[in-house]
Amino acid sequence: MIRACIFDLDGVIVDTAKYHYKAWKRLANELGFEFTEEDNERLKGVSRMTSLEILLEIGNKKGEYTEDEKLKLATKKNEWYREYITKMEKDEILPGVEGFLELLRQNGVKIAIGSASKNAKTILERIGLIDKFDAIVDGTKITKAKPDPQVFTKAADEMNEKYEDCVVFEDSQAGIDAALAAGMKAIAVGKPENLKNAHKIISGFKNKDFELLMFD
Ligand code: B16
Ligand code: MG
Repeated sequence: MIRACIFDLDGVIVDTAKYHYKAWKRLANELGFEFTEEDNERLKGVSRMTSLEILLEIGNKKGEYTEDEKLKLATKKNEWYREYITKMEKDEILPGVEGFLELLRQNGVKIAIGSASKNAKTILERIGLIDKFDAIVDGTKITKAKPDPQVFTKAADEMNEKYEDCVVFEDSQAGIDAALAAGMKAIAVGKPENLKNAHKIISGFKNKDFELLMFD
């Protein structure tokens, strides 16, 4: 029986991918190359430093920077990204999310955040959801990035729930793979062509009822 739900943040609770995209694009342009929205798909669910490696690969600039320089580039991107997220408002919560969280609460299902982002708490504070979760596991608490299951197993451990009793909601393939590796149920949020192997797939939380947590 499902006793807890673990939510990814970027792309599931809020659409911060557009802000990540603007900040990475600005960095790419400054380094002298283009970066498209399609390229940005490859960065979803991936850690900040791995995202930078992928970006440099796209610009054919892999191997041109020292570790120290790469850290400076990632920091610069993060400062631009934070300019956007520190202005976020409650109305940026994706449709249906708040109602669904409330439904889970009413039915005694625990809820957690399992995000790769080191900015997760800033975002949750801005959108007024910081006090709604039984556990928040973000990029500051983990040592292994998705598709490693650590972010989700830690969230389940903090809630004292068994992995097989948890469902993960994810918009990235790395995140779905991480949920499956943890022995949890995975519900993909997004388009079927981008997301494989999940137990279920939804386009969003609008009008979703408790039935969603029933698996054969
Ligand atoms: P930050 P999630 C992930 O968040 C994003 O999907 C990914 O694009 C980003 O690079 C990563 O967080 C790290 O974010 O630079 O803020 O630490 O989808 O796991 O909630
Ligand atoms: Mg995500």
